[in-house]
Amino acid sequence: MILHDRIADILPSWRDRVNRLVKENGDFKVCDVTVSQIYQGIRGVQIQVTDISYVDPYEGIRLRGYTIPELLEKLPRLPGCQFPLAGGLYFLLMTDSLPTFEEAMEVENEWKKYAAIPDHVIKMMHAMPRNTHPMTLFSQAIMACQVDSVFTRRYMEGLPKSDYWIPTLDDSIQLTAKLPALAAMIYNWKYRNGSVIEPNPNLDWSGNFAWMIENPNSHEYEELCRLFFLLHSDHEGGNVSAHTAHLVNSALSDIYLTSAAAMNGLAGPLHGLANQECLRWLLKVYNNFESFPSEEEVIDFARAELNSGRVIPGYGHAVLRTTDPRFTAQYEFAKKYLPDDELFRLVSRIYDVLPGVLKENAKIKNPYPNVDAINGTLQYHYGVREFDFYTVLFGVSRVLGISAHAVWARALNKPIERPKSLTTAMLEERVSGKPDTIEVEM
Ligand code: CMX
Repeated sequence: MILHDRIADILPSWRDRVNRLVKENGDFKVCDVTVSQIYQGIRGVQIQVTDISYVDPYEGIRLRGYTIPELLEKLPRLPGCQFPLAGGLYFLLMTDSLPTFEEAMEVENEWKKYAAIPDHVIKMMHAMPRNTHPMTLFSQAIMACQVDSVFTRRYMEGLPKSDYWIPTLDDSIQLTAKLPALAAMIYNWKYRNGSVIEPNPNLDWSGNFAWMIENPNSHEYEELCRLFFLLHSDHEGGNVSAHTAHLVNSALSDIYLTSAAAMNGLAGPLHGLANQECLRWLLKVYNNFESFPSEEEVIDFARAELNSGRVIPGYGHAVLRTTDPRFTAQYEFAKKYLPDDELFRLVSRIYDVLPGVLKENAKIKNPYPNVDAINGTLQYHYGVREFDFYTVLFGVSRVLGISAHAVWARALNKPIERPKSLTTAMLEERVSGKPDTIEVEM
């Protein structure tokens, strides 16, 4: 397929580039690590390389070098649609070049071949208790598809290491193809009549999710899906889901095992689950007032929340120091499609005043909104009101990015990850001046 050909074309020069960098500069120190960093989540320690995306604190995410506004402008779209095809984004993430419309459609058509959900996956979900969290079901569904892993089969057949990336890409295509259908299957079983709706061959990958949950606002909701699945696809390598994926994949676990592990990380409340908390908080503000709150009322409410030791969901970020461009893109969507929606008006009012309130507390490094400050509002407007499902939508999108990282990790023969741990006593000795006696083999 076209993706295999493109990667095969550029791979030799990438391998040369990386090999030369390591050979000529292997001893060059990139950064030091402090005791605080060790105890504070290895925050900011520069230990990974990925060329799929980069988050600049003041500009936000760039995917393969393109900002969100550039991607929305340059990636191909279907006639009559405002937002790009996910197939085009996937092409860009995998091959480092912008696709033509035909190339984006080639990916979309390849996905269509593998979109159907195997029967055993549906049966497995039906065997679960109905109150299982949708993220648990999503992770399980991905794991259940692992039985078809091409990588695992070809690895057992003795595939040479230099070719590992090829079945990794095959697996990525085949798993990605099923993600909207898996998500819709879970949604319909948890919250609707349980039907498993076949993908519509006339719709693209993103738009198909709207179709498979029978969303009545189909055209607008399809557009939102195109935007949402683009915005959440990747956020460089250090966040919990991407980092988990990288670690698990480094053990040569296939894309299914890798993606399920990443989804388990995404399901944590400090990571992907945060978007459901944001909408809950927004509704709390909304329901607190009898009529639409004034700026002063929002400010007083926010101050009271902060004074009682609560965080304000949707604001702040570990890396960003500006408004998240993924927030801005969805904000623009809302201004166009749902300007009079009361919750969106509240998002807007909060955005006008909350950064000022958060700036009053010097320890909050980023007083601006992140993507989660608006995600749920848009889903809610279009009738997807089951908060605990929102992280599944995030996950559908995130697999695009993490599998691109994995294909390239295999293409560049990245080895198994194995950092070194120390004991507290060792650190105490080290800070008191005892020499470091640990030998690290390179
Ligand atoms: N409301 C209240 N306090 C906040 C805050 C917020 N929105 N954002 C940061 N702070 C506080 C932190 O809790 C921390 O307090 P302590 O020192 O008492 O622990 C202090 O300000 C410093 O935090 P920081 O360095 O600015 O931010 P961190 O990197 O530690 O944390 C994040 C980042 C996102 C977890 C934090 O801003 C937060 O909890 N925000 C609200 C939850 C949220 O929106 N999560 C979604 C993140 C989206 C994503 O990861 O993509």
